[in-house]
Amino acid sequence: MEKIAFKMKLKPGFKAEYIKRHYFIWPELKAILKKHRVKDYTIFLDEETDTLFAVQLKQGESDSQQIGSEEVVQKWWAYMADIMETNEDNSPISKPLINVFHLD
Ligand code: RM4
Repeated sequence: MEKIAFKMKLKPGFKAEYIKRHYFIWPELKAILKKHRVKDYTIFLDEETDTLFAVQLKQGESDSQQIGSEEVVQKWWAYMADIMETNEDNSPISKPLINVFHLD
């Protein structure tokens, strides 16, 4: 099991919309994340920079940003593309963060 973190970028002015869409996250997307054993997944927002900071436990082979071959993930990314900075395939631009401290 590995705890990983990455950042993404929200387009300015979409905080409420981003929260709303995640409040109503599709059950099928949750199921796919569960299938890939992504657990304890939290996303924080830095309101000063619109940077999204995500942390999760990776218990399987892939983290949440590595399962873009799943159709439901592609659909979710397309659905979110209007409010996030994305790559050409609609995946959110995700930059890995390195762990520099941990307290158990
Ligand atoms: C984020 C991002 C991630 C997805 C989560 C649920 O906005 O799109 O890829 O795993 O939502």
